[in-house]
Amino acid sequence: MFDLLKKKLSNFVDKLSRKAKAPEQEKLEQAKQAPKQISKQAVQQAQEPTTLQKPEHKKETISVEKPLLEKREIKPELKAPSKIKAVFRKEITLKESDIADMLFELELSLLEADVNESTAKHFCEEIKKRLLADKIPAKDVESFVKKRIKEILRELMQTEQIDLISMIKSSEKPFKILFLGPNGAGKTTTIAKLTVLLREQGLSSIWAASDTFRAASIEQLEEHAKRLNVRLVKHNYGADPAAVAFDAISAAKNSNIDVVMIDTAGRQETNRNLIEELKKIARVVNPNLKIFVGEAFAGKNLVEQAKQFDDAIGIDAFIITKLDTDAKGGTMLSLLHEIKKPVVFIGTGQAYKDLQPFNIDEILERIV
Ligand SMILES: Nc1nc2c(ncn2[C@@H]2O[C@H](COP(=O)(O)OP(=O)(O)O)[C@@H](O)[C@H]2O)c(=O)[nH]1
Ligand SMILES: [Mg+2]
Repeated sequence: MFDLLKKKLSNFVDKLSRKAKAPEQEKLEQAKQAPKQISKQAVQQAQEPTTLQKPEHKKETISVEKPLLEKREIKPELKAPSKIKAVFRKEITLKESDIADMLFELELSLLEADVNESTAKHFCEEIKKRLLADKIPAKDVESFVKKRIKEILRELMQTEQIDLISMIKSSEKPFKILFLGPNGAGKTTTIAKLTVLLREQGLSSIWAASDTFRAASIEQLEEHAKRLNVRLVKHNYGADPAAVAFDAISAAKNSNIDVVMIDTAGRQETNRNLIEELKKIARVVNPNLKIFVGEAFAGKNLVEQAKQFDDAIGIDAFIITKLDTDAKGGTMLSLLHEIKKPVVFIGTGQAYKDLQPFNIDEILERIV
């Protein structure tokens, strides 16, 4: 989860803090060297008058010279510690030329971690703008830069929040959820997971097997329904998915069921038939919520897929699945930067329990 993204950002922080500290370090080294050279000289020169002290008759003149010499040569030695202090500025300011290369590298790193181009550019622009305007505490460059990164990531991922459970509880029965998304993204599995989660909150569900296209999709849903003891409304393969959904809603009304979950087919997202089919379901059903289910490791493609679904049908919220298997981490960032919709849950495994609320703080802790 977020592994590569975390690694790339941490590399940036390391490089930047080394660079920020470098001039300070250099000056410190110089300052350390300086008093040593001066003191050798000072000792040498300071010794000269003492040898001249011996002749009694020169005493007077020498005694005048010696304090003068001592005063002049010892002065730099006394000054040295304050010189070191002076090079330790409390705050560091960066110039664009200090960080240009690093930012270029960062942008490439973000792309590698599945962040899409416009999000990566936006991130780098923001971090540049803020760091150049900042007075960075010299003692704490690393944690300061991390704080800035977190701040930007939070802004990127910030969307309106949905509390699904209270939304369902405060709506007229049945609450209708239409699940959309590419093939294999995890729609059917997520329906099963969400049913378990809602049941724990005292909410009952019925399912509409409106994926009448994909081989074995009805059986897959039936298998979950049996295991979880959930009612399932199905027609045959090739049947009109909108009619299946319509029947499930009638059944929910008759049996006082709280939630209707409508499973749909995911073909090639660009497939016109699918889009028309989904539009028809949406028209017939008028769902309370259209949830786009997308898998985290779909990378940059996910943004494009979600945009197409959003343009055609309209997405109200996201469920991002398979975060447990995503080694890169940039997908969610791009998705939320490009399409500002609430993430209601994240999928973190194949078991029924592996559906968690989207918590931005937890995610930021994992990334930075
Ligand atoms: N590791 C993992 N696998 C998941 C997750 N969600 C779904 N899957 C798996 O993804 C595969 C496809 O899921 P499915 O629900 O059939 O996708 P659909 O085509 O969108 O309905 C199945 O093997 C699921 O077990 C998840 O959060 N983590
Ligand atoms: Mg399915």
